[in-house]
Amino acid sequence: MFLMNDIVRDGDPVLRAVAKNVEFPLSDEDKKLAHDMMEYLENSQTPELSEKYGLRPGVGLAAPQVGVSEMMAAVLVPSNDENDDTPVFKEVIINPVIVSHSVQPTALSEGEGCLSVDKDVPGYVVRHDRITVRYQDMNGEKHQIRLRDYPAIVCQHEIDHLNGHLYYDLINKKEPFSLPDKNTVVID
Ligand code: SB7
Ligand code: NI
Repeated sequence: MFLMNDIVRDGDPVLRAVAKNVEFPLSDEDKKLAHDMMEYLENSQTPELSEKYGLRPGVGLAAPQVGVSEMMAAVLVPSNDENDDTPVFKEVIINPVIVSHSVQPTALSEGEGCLSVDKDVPGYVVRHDRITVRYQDMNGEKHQIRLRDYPAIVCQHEIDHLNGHLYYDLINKKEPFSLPDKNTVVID
């Protein structure tokens, strides 16, 4: 089980490296990694467990954040429907690539945070509003899916980790809350 102590913090070069492609079939180590990353997200989103273990809640976790420079990330976007707790998106994405994206930009009104960044860096993180992602699941099956809005933002944050990027790289240093494109969708 991963705890906050296992999360690599900003300054560690593994967060700035381009991760290695994952080969199939997955090794037992890679299977455990995938399982443990998703388990972290589940535990972190369960109030009793996040409190018990001192976990910062997260909707995504990329392998470099636990010190493994491989193209693998867990994503768990919880349901926003109180009558149905099926997650909006739950998947371990392996070797993900954004194959196309909208011109339309988006940003979260509250900005973003990161389990690997202890300081709070305010500002809009401008991303693509819609993306098409190609990835493999834990069985090596290939998928191509379209995501929009919040799930698309989370996947871009995770795929950025795999390529050595952190969310604050995308914040305008001089004017953190400026939106150069007036068509940007700002999500609450
Ligand atoms: C806000 C938070 C996240 C993604 C997009 C917007 C995930 C935060 C947790 N992580 O650090 C995952 O890399
Ligand atoms: Ni992050």
